[in-house]
Amino acid sequence: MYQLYGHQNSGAAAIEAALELCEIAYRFIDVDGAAESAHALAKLNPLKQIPTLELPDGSILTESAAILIHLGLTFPSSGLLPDDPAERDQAIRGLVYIVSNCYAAIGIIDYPERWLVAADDASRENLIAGARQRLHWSWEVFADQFSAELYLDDETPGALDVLAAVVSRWAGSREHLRTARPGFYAWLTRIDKHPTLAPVFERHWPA
Ligand SMILES: N[C@@H](CCC(=O)N[C@@H](CS)C(=O)NCC(=O)O)C(=O)O
Repeated sequence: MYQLYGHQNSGAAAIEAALELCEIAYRFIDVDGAAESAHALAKLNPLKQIPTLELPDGSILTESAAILIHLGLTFPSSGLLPDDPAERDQAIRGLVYIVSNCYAAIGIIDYPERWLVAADDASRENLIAGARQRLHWSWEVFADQFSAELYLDDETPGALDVLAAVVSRWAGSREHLRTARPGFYAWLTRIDKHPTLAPVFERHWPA
């Protein structure tokens, strides 16, 4: 069985949502719970980051984009990745865009001291402010470049929708997009309400 290491209000929500779209059984291991879960995660992923996914054969996958691509390729009927090769290329490009530009900026905002030699308050605040600005701009670029790759009325959401809906929740990105890219903001809100995804998001971000 797939075992997903995660916690509330985290990127694990994207993988949980994808596993639901694949309609496969999985176990969610909350690393904020018992200390042994956190120890188990540290053994599997030296970065101690989530999402970390243990596959049924015991192998380990980290990195959200890699996990989503794995699920999309392993369960093609889930629709996580488009069947059409050219569309699939663009979806993979979008996934890599989100993790390398947006998710990475969140890591700087959450842990600025990792990126500073001397982490005094002024340099920490300066770095957080710069990373937030870059993050919000990166979402504007994403909205302009990738909106055509997001799901349409008669389709189920794909991996790109799911990752965008999760990673845009942090560091004021949704609030920024509400005015900077209202069409894309409305799209994200629609992804949130999809009947398979909404219960997952409700568990991570209770109303
Ligand atoms: N590159 C990773 C980033 C994962 C990540 O930063 N996860 C956060 C939670 S949303 C985390 O585990 N942070 C704890 C840490 O970095 O120590 C991915 O795309 O999955």
